[in-house]
Amino acid sequence: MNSSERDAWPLATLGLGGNIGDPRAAMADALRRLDSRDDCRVTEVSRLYRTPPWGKTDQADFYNCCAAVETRLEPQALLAACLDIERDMKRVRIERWGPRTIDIDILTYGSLTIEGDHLTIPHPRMTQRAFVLMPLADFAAEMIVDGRSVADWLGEADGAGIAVANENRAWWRG
Ligand code: A4P
Ligand code: MG
Repeated sequence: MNSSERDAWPLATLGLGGNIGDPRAAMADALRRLDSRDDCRVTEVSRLYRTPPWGKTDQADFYNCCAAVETRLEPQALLAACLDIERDMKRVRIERWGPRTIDIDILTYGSLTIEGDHLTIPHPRMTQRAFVLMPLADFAAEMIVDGRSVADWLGEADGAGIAVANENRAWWRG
């Protein structure tokens, strides 16, 4: 493959989160696994955030981050790769260290809109969730999602209680 073909890979954004076990280590592991694939390159990772639980509120705080991935996987194949990583990490960790969960959502894929049974892009709840928008704005504040910029959506979202847990955007390497 020559360099111009590599440069043409579409850019997807991902949202990662977890609140059981060591979510920071789980998210770092997931990002390194994606980056190690021939067909994916992690090009941006947000700061690491600690976020109050959204939705079901009687549970532990979450850790969340977002990432940008250049990939030659089609959207369905990228989802399958993310779900494989989730399953693999849960399986390994349940055997060795007890329960630990990680959730990986595809937020955007280029400027594609997809409404399928198993994949909806842009992620349907992302424009309401400060725990997604705040990390995403670290590297994609001007990206347009559902007609408005990430920064615009973030301005309307309730970010109360969200804190930066690690300022260093290289927190996942290592
Ligand atoms: N699926 C469809 N579209 C997508 C997409 N764009 N990306 C399908 C990923 N998956 C997508 O996923 C179930 C199925 O959704 C997948 O197998 C795939 O076929 P899921 O993650 O179990 O559930 P969900 O429907 O994607 O829900 P979502 O929006 O991820 O929310 P959850 O998992 O219900 O909420 N609070 C804080 N502060 N931080 C968090 O990270 N997370 C949750 C989890 C709740 N509260 C939180 C956080
Ligand atoms: Mg999900």
